[in-house]
Amino acid sequence: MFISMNEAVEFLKNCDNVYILTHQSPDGDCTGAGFALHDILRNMDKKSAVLCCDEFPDKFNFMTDTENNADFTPETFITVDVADKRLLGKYEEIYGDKINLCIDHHISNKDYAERTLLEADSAAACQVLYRLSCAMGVELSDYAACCIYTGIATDTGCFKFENAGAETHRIIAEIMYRHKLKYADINRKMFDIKSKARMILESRFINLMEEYLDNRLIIAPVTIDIINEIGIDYDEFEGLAPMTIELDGTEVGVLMKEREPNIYRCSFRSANDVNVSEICKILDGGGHAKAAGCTIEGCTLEEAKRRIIEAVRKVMP
Ligand SMILES: [Mn+2]
Repeated sequence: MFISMNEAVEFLKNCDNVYILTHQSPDGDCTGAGFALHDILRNMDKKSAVLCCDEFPDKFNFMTDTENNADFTPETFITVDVADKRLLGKYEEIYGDKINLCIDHHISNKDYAERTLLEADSAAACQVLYRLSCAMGVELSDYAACCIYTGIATDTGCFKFENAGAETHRIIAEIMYRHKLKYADINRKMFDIKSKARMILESRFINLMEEYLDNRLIIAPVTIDIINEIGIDYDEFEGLAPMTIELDGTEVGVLMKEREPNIYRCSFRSANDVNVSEICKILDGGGHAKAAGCTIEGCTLEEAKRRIIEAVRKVMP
């Protein structure tokens, strides 16, 4: 059931012993929202912990290096930035049907939780959480502000994407005005610093790009063989998908990452008006109009590509 901001405020005021769950392959937004909410709750003298089925990448240490003890009996389950309970990974089975509140900004949200606070026009789950903290009348700590900044910065590609509108800039200005925030440091950590393996993958990217549908579709498959050869970690793929739409003339770009043999995590990006959330819906995934994803499994790479091309053809004019 979708709820209003005020209903979410009431719920948060009255909850306790909270497990906050993020999505698998944690990004800056779900990590930021998870730890910011954790900080808000503990400052209200509530017990909480942030859980993710995958490990948080080291580059998020400045958010995750905090007291985070899940050693209590949870009564409340909250997801942040999780559009579909399947994105909880191995935690889906344990917690998937117990989620009391979902805080999200994905238009494709599956409404799997008891209550869902959905703001599909928000740039990030962290932006929804910021507005929620204002509605609750809580003063953010510098730490929580830093987490929220990071989530908004990463989900907007450092304030570059269309989702970074006036409201987003207004909120960021407010956060910068009120809090000590080393935003240049955060931006460098999130967007500029790369491992050597990541640089090698980027240098080889042009050879991975395959052109389809009159060069309007680019598919870049990164197989386990390549991943092993380069020695790149899965958490080093963030920010790589936009490279699939850098080539002039591309409408849709797809980064395929072979997570396990014949399990492909696919990240879709749209350069202009093609709605990739619609494409991913056909492939049993979801997301936003300009950035979406799905998992294709149980088939060969060639078959997976064929399914992608077919789905793109259905949506792209
Ligand atoms: Mn997000």
